[in-house]
Amino acid sequence: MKEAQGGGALPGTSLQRACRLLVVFCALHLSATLLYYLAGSSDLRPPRNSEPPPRSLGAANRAQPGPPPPPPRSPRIVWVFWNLHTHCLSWSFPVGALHVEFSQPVNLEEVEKINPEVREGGRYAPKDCKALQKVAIIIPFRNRDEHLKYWLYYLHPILQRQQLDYGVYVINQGGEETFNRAKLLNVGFEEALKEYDYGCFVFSDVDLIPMDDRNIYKCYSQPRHLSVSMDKFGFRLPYNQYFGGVSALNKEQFVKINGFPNNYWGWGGEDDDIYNRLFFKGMRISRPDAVIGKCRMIRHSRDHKNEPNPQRFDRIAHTRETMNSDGLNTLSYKVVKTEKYPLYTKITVDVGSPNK
Ligand code: UDH
Ligand code: NGS
Repeated sequence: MKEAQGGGALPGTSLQRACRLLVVFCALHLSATLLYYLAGSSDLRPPRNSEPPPRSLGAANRAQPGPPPPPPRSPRIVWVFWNLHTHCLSWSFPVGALHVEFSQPVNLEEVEKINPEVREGGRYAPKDCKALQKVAIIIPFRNRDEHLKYWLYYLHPILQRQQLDYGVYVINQGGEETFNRAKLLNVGFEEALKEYDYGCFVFSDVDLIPMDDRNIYKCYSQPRHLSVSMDKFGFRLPYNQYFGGVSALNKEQFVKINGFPNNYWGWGGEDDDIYNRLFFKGMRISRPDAVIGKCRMIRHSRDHKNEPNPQRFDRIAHTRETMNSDGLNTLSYKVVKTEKYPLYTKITVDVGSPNK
């Protein structure tokens, strides 16, 4: 023993020093990872003040108050440490870039088999840890069954890896009237909340598939735009205020803007109106970078009864005046049918028709 500490002491001491160094390095590494995680997951970066004003609105926007200050860091750090042992850690899952293509048809029974933990109605929650968020995925829908199969095939495995407590709601517009995407999304918000205590709502077109599973389908401290780098736009935003495709708002953000507009019938403009609403309520858009935000759109032709809406330019020019009197507080619809399928819940609704 004595010898080991004397003549033979040197190698032993260096080993101990090396071990100590290693422990310190690991501790530093863990702290850095944690800080990185906090910054990424809660989007603590302050929203960019340089965010452009809404489209079709000029000088009026410049007088808007600045964005709300970012939430304080330290309580959140304490909270995360406190919950670390029970809560799911979203850094543990990613595969990263994913191969997405639409050449082979999808068989839904096969998709069910490879997702045995998805419960009826398209519900899932991780078994071994507490999901950080309860997320309702809302899909506006009519006659796009082939697209829906691809969506279910690709998204269920991703959403499970992201360890979300989620449910998939396909809001199907019944009847033959002109399509109304934003109103269907409002219906999805109301109907999902009747079923479960969701805190986050991801609104996704049925034909958009993420190409990177680090693009987490959850909510952030500012409204999130997820489909920022679409193949059809050459993997970039078509314009800075673009908020179409896939977006995520928590309950508070959604209620603050009185939900989405109900009176955009036909194609176009409703997503710009939503952007305007967020802007006028002092919120700014959070986005993943152009690599993580890559996604593919399933190519298709224009749908019957979803022709470009000629009123859209006029409507988006008046969001500020109309947003408080058109939205969640004026939403009316009738549920025609609710169907629980193994991979999703389909709610068929009568949303009425323009000017009624
Ligand atoms: N949607 C339906 N059924 C419809 C119309 C729309 O399910 O009949 C839903 C679906 O989720 C779709 C979303 O509404 O992804 C948005 O509608 P869209 O796909 O028509 O809008 P997008 O801007 O395409 O993606 C417009 C048609 C462009 C045709 C270009 C032909 N080259
Ligand atoms: C804008 C539309 C948006 C639409 C976006 C992308 O011009 O609703 O193009 O369209 N706004 C107006 O028409 C006012 S896309 O290329 O995906 O068909 O989302």
